[in-house]
Amino acid sequence: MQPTILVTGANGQLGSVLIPALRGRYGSERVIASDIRSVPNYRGRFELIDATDADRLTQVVREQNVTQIYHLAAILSASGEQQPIRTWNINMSAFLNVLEVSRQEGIDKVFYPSSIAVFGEGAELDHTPNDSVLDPLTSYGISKAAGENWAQYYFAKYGLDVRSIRYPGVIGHQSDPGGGTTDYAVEIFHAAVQGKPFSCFLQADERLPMIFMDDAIRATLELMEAPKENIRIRTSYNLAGASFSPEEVTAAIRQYYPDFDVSYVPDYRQEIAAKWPNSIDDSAARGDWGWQPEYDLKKMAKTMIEALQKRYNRETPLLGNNQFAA
Ligand code: AKB
Repeated sequence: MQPTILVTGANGQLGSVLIPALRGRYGSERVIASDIRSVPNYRGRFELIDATDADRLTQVVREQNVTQIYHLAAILSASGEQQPIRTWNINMSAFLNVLEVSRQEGIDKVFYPSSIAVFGEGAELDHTPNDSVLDPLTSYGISKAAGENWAQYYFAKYGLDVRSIRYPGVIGHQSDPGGGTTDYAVEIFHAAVQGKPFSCFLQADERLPMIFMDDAIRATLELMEAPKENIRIRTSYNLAGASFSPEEVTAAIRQYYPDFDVSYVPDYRQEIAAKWPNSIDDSAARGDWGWQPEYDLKKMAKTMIEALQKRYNRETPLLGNNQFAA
């Protein structure tokens, strides 16, 4: 039987692209987008939901006969540091509501996006293993690490089929990121294609794990469709695409725009990035559910630039503008 899917935080960077992918796969009528803010003239099923409101969540799950929840709503790393306690409260209460409503209402599967932000100073910086120590130093990272443990708890205690990926920075042309430490890696492409200089808020050599949007979406669908017995990790899976630094992505962009002007003015986000891995070991995801990335930096840069060239020429509006969702 086809699932009926509810996506929270649907207007965010990932949700804006995941929703059409889910609709393409399962049928438009089976996928309900939800967000804390409505979108004028939204095409498709949409419900206004603040995921910190358990009663509203329960109401929609019951009324719409929801069978799966993708819970994308969260405050990200950089925004989160402006209001750390609020970030913890919102991120945790929303996810605990999703878990508890899912348990009570008999939801079949839950998707929970975690992040490389769960790692801190104690983890290996290169090829960080899946089972590294988690000692995050942002409110967002602390909430994601706690959420991973709650995911495992609900699986172990109640058999709730919660599945999770630790996303690296997601690079896409379809939607805007908002509030993340890895956002520079999308913004830099927009600047290059518009012929503008770019001021980078990270150091030139600050290498971070990244993934192209198409790979991130495919990974999400593959994880959610994998046989249950293959999902051996019930906290969260490391996921790797291509790791690069600002100077490396600049060099890739200068293959197309040799005069692209980039300067470096590191701010508080540099301190966040410095504690995160340079690269990620995703062998568990590869072994358990067959994960294989398709985009390296070169292919990512080519695809981004070609898509943004079309976008700016045609003035196609960007999808999504929600700072409070993955
Ligand atoms: C962020 O930078 O906060 C996010 C993430 C890596 O989770 N993109």
